[in-house]
Amino acid sequence: MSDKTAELKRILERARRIVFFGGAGVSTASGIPDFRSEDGLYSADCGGVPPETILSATYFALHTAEFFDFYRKHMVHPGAKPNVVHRYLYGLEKEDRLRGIVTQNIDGLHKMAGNKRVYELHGSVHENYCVDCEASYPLEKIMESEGVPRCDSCGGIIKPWVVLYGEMPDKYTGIGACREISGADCLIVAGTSLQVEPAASYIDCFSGRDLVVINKEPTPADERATLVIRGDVAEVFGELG
Ligand code: CNA
Repeated sequence: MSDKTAELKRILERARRIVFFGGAGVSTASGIPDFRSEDGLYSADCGGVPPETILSATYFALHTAEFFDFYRKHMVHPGAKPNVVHRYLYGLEKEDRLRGIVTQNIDGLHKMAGNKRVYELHGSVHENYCVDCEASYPLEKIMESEGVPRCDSCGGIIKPWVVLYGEMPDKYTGIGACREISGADCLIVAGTSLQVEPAASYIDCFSGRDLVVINKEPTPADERATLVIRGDVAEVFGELG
């Protein structure tokens, strides 16, 4: 075990109220690309239209069929399974030492791993609603439809419960996440570039003892962290066992 992982282990052993704040880097070990790494989605060929544009509320409204083509191809990974990070966090919650997971991910893998206290700031691909009558649909409905998915009852467009650029995250989820972070004695920030607001600012609610950052690249939170591990979060949690 590396010195830094050993230090993380000591921090986790003394912590009683751990909160985990994660991003796309948590799920790369499950085969889901992130946005901003070299081989991330932002470097994918999207026909000349930037992914940020395609994943926006206005693009969804004006080019709905093209949105769904991109969404099915790049944003949904139905075969993905929880990895060592998700599984470790489930163990911490079972021991009642993890207060909550605040995630920017939309893949639903923390819930699939068994965690209950999960704040999905940007929603989940597993929840889909008719924009007209609010009937709910599973992911399969989106994946099995051709073109724009339509509601069986009223014919309205089915929209994934995923926060698009230009949309505000659900305020109750945000408030819950900030409350958990403010009550934590240890906050682990991992696999996130901390570039997306307002999510990134939620970590400012933390005033506990240990702020740990685990990321492959530098982040804006590094300078105030107790411990910075510049590396692969799946390798670190794998070492923790
Ligand atoms: P991002 O901006 O792509 O940043 C990811 C960060 O994680 C980068 O700094 C990487 O260096 C780092 N990273 C990548 N792999 C690892 C790893 N194995 N170990 C440690 N660090 C790693 O993604 P953010 O989450 O910060 O940005 C928020 C966006 C990304 C949210 O709106 C998400 O919905 C969106 N997103 C989610 C998923 C998903 O649900 N799995 C996938 C892709 C994008």
